[in-house]
Amino acid sequence: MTNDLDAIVIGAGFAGLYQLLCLRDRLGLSVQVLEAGEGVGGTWYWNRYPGARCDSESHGYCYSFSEELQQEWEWSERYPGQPEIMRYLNHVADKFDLKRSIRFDTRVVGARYDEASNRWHVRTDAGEEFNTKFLITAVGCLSTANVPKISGLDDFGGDWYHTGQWPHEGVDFTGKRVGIIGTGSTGIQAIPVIAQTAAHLTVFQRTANYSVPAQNAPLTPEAKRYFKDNMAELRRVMHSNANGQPFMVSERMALATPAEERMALYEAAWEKGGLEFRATFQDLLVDRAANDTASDFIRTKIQTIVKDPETAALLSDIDHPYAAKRPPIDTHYFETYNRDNVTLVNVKAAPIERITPTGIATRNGEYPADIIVFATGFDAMTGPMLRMDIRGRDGVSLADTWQAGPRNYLGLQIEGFPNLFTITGPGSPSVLCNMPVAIEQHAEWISGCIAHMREQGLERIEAMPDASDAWMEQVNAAANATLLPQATHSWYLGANVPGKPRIFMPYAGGMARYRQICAEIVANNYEGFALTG
Ligand code: N01
Repeated sequence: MTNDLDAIVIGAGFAGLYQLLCLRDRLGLSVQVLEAGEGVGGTWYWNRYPGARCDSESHGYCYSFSEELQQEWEWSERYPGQPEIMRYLNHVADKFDLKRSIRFDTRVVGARYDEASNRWHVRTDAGEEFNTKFLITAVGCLSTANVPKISGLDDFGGDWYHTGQWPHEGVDFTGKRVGIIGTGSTGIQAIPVIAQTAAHLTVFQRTANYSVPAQNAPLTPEAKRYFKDNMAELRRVMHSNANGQPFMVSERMALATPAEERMALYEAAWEKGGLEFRATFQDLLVDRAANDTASDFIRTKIQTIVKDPETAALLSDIDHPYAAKRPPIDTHYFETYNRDNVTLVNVKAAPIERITPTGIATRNGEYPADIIVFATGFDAMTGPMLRMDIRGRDGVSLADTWQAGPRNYLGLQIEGFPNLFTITGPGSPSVLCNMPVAIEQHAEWISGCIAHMREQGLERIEAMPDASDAWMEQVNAAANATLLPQATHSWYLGANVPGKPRIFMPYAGGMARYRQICAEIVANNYEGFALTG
């Protein structure tokens, strides 16, 4: 293997694998993928917590670039579980012979751009150095675990785990008193599963959350056949809508729909389950009054399911519009609070003060625990980029460049960092879209751009300042046209990490619109980018 390459891709998840295939097999470039884990999978390699499952449906949560792959792979359930996604990604990597270009167990710690040679010098944790013309980060949006700094953790006498760094051998909760902090999508998936074996599970809830039943089930032979036979149409739908999912958002307006009919539609969407609930009406994410109709429906459901009135009140006391934070879906989440071995603790009223050697202490007292699970999320989107020491022209660091928050052009390129591309970074639809759809568009755009440069004899591409400013205005305007910024403590805004700048990070204008903008920019000869020979 040579350390002198055309392209280095950081990360071997969905994004890194496909980017490798595009650049190595379609363009014939010399490419090396550097991956911190010991296998492919990215997010799914690390997130092995109990109940880990994708919230997008399996027939949409996969690559669409190969008809053969789509026809031969068979998902077993409506939503793929973490082990099945790992099997899928390993199958893809083996089928396309990708692993020979991936260096596992290799964490990139820094990258420096050298203007004179127009090369990136990439350093690994083992002290090895690679150099490359193009550097592509495929580091994921949710790969930097956020373990809150709570005093006393070092002296905790039991074991503790973050869900995003889960041990490969699993954790046995049998007979243990478990404390779990966090009720985001991850906590909501893990809580019902942990409760099944733990002696007692104490859930520490700071912000109550909406959740809709996933209604997961094994796929019937008819469903499997249907998805295979209709793959082209499903792909067309996923590529033509805002969220990259294999369903369209209804054109009905919540407030224009008579109350009785509206309730019937919500009831049907609840029974059907999944993220499609938020597609019941067109105006749910843009009109607070419309959103209230969905929020009230879910609150009433929670109060009906949860038998203890005090617990039901705590779970349904939700302070943000439905889906303004990433909406979780679940399997028996609210029902779990009816178990005798589960207790809900309100840490908004009485915050966690410290971890003791034997448990978790809030202002109201101590809760004993043998195991603590942190389902406390991630330093999202910028965290995975900033934990590497990336330096562009004149040695300027990305950390300094993004001190006031991420700034880039199309979420693809950063001024001052030539030939560096970021897959599904801030400023792109990424986490607001079904990820494989967002990833495929980015990987194809980047390889199209590199192919263009090679054809034209161009050596360097860099985002221009005016284009970056204009794009950031578009990102802000798109967010402000929705209710999303109203969830003021969401990770979309960076608000979950103390000291992080509060900027709405993903592009909320929709995947279809974004795809069109990217295509128009190419058609206009890469408008907004400086391309030089
Ligand atoms: O993380 P989160 P997550 N004391 O940040 C709480 C994706 N995902 O891992 O809201 C007490 O959403 C925090 O409370 P608050 C999905 O995109 C995808 O659950 O800040 N509590 C919150 O309850 C998702 O959005 C799938 O008040 C503290 C929780 O921890 C993203 O991952 C499946 C605390 C963190 O929630 C992240 O979800 C699962 C503290 N000091 C997840 N610090 C798929 O389907 C934090 N919290 C693909």
